[in-house]
Amino acid sequence: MTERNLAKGVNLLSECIFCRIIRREIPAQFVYEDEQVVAFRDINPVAPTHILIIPREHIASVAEATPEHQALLGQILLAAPRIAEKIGIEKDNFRLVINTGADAGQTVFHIHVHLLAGRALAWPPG
Ligand code: DGP
Repeated sequence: MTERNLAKGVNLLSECIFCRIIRREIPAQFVYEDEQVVAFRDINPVAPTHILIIPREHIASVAEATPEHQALLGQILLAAPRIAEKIGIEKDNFRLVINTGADAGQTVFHIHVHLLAGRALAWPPG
C-alpha cells in the first residue's frame, strides 16, 4: 500500500479527523450546519477568515466522488456565500480552494472546501 493510499485507509477506519469533528469528538469553532454540510474555522488559518466547508458524509476527495454526490457537492459550494454573509464578511469577495491529492496539498482525506477571505489573495497559488 502506498503512503497516499495508507493515509486514505486510516481515514476510512473512523479515524478521519473531520468525521470526528462532526461527531463532536474533537472541538471546533462551527460557523454553519445543515443536514448535509457543516463549516468550521481552520485550526491553522492562512487568511483572516479561513473556514472549512465539508459534507457530513465521508468522501475522501473530489477524485473519489461519484455522480451520486453531484447534488451534495453543489450544496457545499452554495453554502459558501451563505456562510460568508452569516459571519459578516463580504458574500461576494472570497476564494474557494479544494486541494485534491497529496501533491496538491491535501492533508485531510475528507472532502473540504477552504473559504479564504479578509486579505488580498495572490494568484497563482504556490
Ligand atoms: P488540506 O491541506 O487542503 O487537506 O487542508 C486541511 C486543513 O485542515 C488544514 O488547513 C488544517 C485543517 N485542520 C487539520 N486538522 C484540523 C483540526 O483538528 N481542526 C480544525 N479546525 N482544522 C484542522
